[in-house]
Amino acid sequence: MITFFNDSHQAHAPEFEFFRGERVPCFETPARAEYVKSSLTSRGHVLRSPQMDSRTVLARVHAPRYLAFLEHAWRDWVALEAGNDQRQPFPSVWPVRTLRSDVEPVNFIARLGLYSMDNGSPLAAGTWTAAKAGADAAASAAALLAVGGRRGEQAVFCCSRPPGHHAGPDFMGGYCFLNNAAVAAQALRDGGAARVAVLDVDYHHGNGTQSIFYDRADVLFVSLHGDPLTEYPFYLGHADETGAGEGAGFNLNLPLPAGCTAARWFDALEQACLRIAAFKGDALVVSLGLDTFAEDPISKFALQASDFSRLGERLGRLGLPTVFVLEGGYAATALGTNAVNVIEGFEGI
Ligand code: OKP
Ligand code: ZN
Repeated sequence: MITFFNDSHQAHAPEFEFFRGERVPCFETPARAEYVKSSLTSRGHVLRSPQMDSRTVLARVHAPRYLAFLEHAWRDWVALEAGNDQRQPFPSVWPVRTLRSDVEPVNFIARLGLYSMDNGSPLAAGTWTAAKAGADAAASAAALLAVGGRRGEQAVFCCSRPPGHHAGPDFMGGYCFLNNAAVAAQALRDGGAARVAVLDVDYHHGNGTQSIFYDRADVLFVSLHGDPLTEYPFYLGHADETGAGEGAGFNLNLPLPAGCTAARWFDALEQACLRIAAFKGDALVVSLGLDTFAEDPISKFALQASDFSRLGERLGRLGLPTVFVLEGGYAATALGTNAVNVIEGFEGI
């Protein structure tokens, strides 16, 4: 399968995140993508650099003021005080209910809070560069697919980081800055696909993707994930979120209890696939989180390496032109094998 990979992912390498009140090494590391790259290469898959500029499509899924903030966030942080280039900024205040989010403050940390859903999205010098390359990959992948009467690929994989599915219209969250899955879906729409399905199989609910498309009937969002009553992102991902306005009926959440068996997970996958088949879309975008792996250090599902082959096979049977975008997965040394298993399962190898 053609894979988009860009070395500039390495420019996003923050040192710390917060966990139980302490600074701990980041779980979302450059090594993750490098493990996937080496497994893909050793299995003979072709790696390409993204060639398209995603700026136009980015402006269709994210708010201009958020994009402007993110692009210049590190520069603004460093300009604030000598030594900041050696420090990581974290938000400490957020505009929750009753507070105003329409006025952008001048204070940097206040702006960072305005554009964040948590303190779990560490910024680094190259965050924009890396995230933008991921969005470019998503747009480039969409352009290669056989949709809208065009000849092209049946599937393309974007081996990108940081992930994207928690990033909403105007905020970062959960290691995510630009929503690559949303970029792929919107680019497919703009490229001639009348209807696009997004399937999110990451352990964590893709709140950002859901929100971006919640009131739209042209993009179906389906997600299986840890129940937000106990699992991140906590405040979205319940079964009663079914879409709004024209989008009513075009959002399907399948929350599962933390600790559930792989068998239960595959039952939910079957439900997801039946909904996607009934939607009769022209293309599929898969938010491919691999943190459903039994050994994942921050998640609580029980998939084994061979289960990722089964996942790929089931997705292949949908028969849709498909863009895969890498999301989570923190058992880094197993990430390559698990990603390749999905891809080769899909291709029937
Ligand atoms: C991103 B993706 C653990 C904190 C957990 C939130 C998890 C973000 C997951 N120290 N932070 O969906 O894999
Ligand atoms: Zn995740």
